Amino acid sequence: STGVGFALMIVVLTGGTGGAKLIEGLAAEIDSAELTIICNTGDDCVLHGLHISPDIDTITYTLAGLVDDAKGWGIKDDTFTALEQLGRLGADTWFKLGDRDLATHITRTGLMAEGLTLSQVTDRIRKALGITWRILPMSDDRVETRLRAGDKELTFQEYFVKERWQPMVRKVYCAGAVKSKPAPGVLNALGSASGIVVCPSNPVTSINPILAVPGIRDALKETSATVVGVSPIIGAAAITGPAHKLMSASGWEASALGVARAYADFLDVFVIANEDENLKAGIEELNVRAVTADIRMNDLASKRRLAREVLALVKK
Ligand code: FO1
Repeated sequence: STGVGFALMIVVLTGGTGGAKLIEGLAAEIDSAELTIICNTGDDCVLHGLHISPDIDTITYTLAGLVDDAKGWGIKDDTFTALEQLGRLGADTWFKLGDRDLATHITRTGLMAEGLTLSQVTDRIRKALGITWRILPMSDDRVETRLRAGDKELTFQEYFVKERWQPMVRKVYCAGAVKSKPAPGVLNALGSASGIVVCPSNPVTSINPILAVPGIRDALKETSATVVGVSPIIGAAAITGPAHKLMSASGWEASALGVARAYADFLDVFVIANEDENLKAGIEELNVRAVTADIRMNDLASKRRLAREVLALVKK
């Protein structure tokens, strides 16, 4: 507990690996009843007939202490026997699904076939794994990030994993977003939050799909909570992954300033890398307070330190 005598509710918007690091830090700093996580589902895919929600699983495995820290996704010490056999049977094996990880996707797919929503399934799985933090998908409706590269149209996982983010992307969009609704609890959490954190996740393929669900962006603009973002970019490149490439493809400047511009309509404070001190003035011209910090999170100590800095900003 915070010990400050009033209920603190921090709501976090996140994608997978980058966000999971900050969430691990936040989870170590505050009570689980004080943290609600809203997760991107634009990366979800169906493979081998299974519904896979990579970002929800990365957050779930991280909070359960199960995540493969070296990769930032999947379950540590997992084995790949089922995938090997799937390959022998002629299936595609470019998406590395471990044996234990497969149990999650089999459970999710089975429960959804019985009629449960993605929210209900997510809640069941996190409880079964002993997680007390609330994890909400952004939507129970199918919203799919799609990328146009040359004359090809790719899903996010085809671009990111199969093609190793090499194709020149011309356009990124969120199929199904217009008709989607926020998952139960999402708008309520944003409306009643005391602080909101936008994780250092890919702004184009992790945060933008969440913002594209009708009602979520407005809730962020209207909330009385302080909204604090953390930059996923240092200099002109993402800390990990293709965020800078996809920002350029979307017509945004590939820098922390470009991220700040994309979030300026709802952001109160933006935490950027010490190295990007020179962008401070430009960000503050957008009416967003800029704060510099060491935003690289390589171990639990640095995750917790950044989480404490973010919490201090959010509570103001
Ligand atoms: N990322 C990879 O780079 N290669 C993989 O084979 C891979 C498999 C995979 C399986 C389950 C899962 O939950 C995530 C997986 N990821 C893999 C990570 C995932 O593609 C990305 O981390 C997120 O979608 C980006 O946020």
